Amino acid sequence: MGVVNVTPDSFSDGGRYLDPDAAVTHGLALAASGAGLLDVGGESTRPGAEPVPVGEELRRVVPVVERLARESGVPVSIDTTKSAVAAAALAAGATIVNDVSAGRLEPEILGVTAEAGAGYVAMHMLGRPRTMQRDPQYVDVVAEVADFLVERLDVARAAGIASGALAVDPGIGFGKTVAHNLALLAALPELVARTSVPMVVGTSRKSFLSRLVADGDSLDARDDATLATVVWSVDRGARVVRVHNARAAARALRLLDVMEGCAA
Ligand code: PMM
Repeated sequence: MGVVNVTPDSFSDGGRYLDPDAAVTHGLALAASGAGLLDVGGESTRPGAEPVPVGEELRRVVPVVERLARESGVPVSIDTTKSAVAAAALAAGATIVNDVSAGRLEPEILGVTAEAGAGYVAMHMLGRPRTMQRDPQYVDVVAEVADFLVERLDVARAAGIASGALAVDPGIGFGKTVAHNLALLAALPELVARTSVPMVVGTSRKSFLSRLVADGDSLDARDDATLATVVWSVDRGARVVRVHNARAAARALRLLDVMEGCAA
C-alpha cells in the first residue's frame, strides 16, 4: 500500500503533494514501482496534528482519488475518519475505506462503507492524534489491541460490512511507546490469529524507528529501518504493508518470496 498524503503537515512528506497534480503523479509513480494499492489521505494523523475541516479534506482528496482510481490500475483506499469524505471518495472510485478511528469518531462511516460494498480497514489508536503520544499506557498492549480490533470487527459486521471486506491494523505509533510498537510487531501472528482477517501494518518512516538506529533523524535512516519492519511484518502474517517508498518495499518483499520459495 503506497502512501499518497495530500496534506501540508504529514511528518515525512507533508506539503510535497498538496497540489493535486503532484499527488497524482506521485501516486502513479508508486503504482509503477510496485504498490498494489494506493492510500490517499487529506488529514494528517501525526502526533499533535489538528483536525482538518470536512470541506478542506474533501477539496484535497476527491480530485486525487478520482484520477488515481481511473489512471493507476490499482485499487485506491481513502484514509479518513469522516463519513462524508469516505462517501465522496467511494463515489469518486475508491474501493476501500482506511479508518484510523475504526468507526469511533463518526460511526456513520461504517454504514457508508457497507452501502458501497467497499473494503474497510479498522485501526487501533489510543485516544486522538492531538494527544495520543502523551504518556500512552497499557497493562498488556497486545491483548488490549487484539480485544479492541475484535470488538471493532463485530461493530463493523453489525453495520453491514461483509466479513470478507474487513481488515485490521494494530496502529503502530498511534498512542504507543517504542516498547509498545515492538511488542505489537513481535505479536503479529497472535493478532492475526485473534482477528482472522487480513492484517495491515504501517511502520513506514515512523518516529519509533529513529530511536532504534544510528542517524535515525534522517529520512534515509528511517527508510532503511522501515524495510526491516516490512519484511518482518509480512513474514509474520501481515497481508498489506503501508509504505512511502514502494520501490524499496517491493524489492525487499520480492526477495522474501524468493527465499521462502527455496525454504519450502
Ligand atoms: N499511519 C498513518 C496514517 N494512516 N493508516 C493505517 N491503516 N495504518 C497506519 O499505520 C497509518 C494509517 C500515519 O502515517 P503518515 O503520516 O506517514 O501517513
